[in-house]
Amino acid sequence: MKLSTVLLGPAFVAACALTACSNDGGSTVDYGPTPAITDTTSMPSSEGAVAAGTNEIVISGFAYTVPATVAPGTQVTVRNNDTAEHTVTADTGGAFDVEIEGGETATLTVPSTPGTYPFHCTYHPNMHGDLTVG
Ligand SMILES: [Cu+2]
Repeated sequence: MKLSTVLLGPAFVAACALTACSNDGGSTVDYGPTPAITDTTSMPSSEGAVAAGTNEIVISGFAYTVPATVAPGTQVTVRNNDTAEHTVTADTGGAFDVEIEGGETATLTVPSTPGTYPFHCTYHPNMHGDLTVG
């Protein structure tokens, strides 16, 4: 009994000291941001998903996310996360021209000749991307 009293004594004093430091009574508020750390942890994993994503072009927010390179002659999935309809249209040569409804996916056949193929959206000329085949 004496031992437990000795152990509890300093701990209680320490807790009071900490509470007294933030004497606004706002010590409970300090615990608020703690769950936000979980959100921060999830951010790198979403980046990893994009990097690890196989052959997939993603359209989101009127912008293209394109794999670093795609293999010649393969098929690439084009995922349109917008509600608006978009296309992936080669700027020149008609190498590819795929139309993707909002929220849908389509398949693009990669040209068999290695190179960098600039493309755009026919509906939104300000949307541009580069497909690197190699
Ligand atoms: Cu578009």
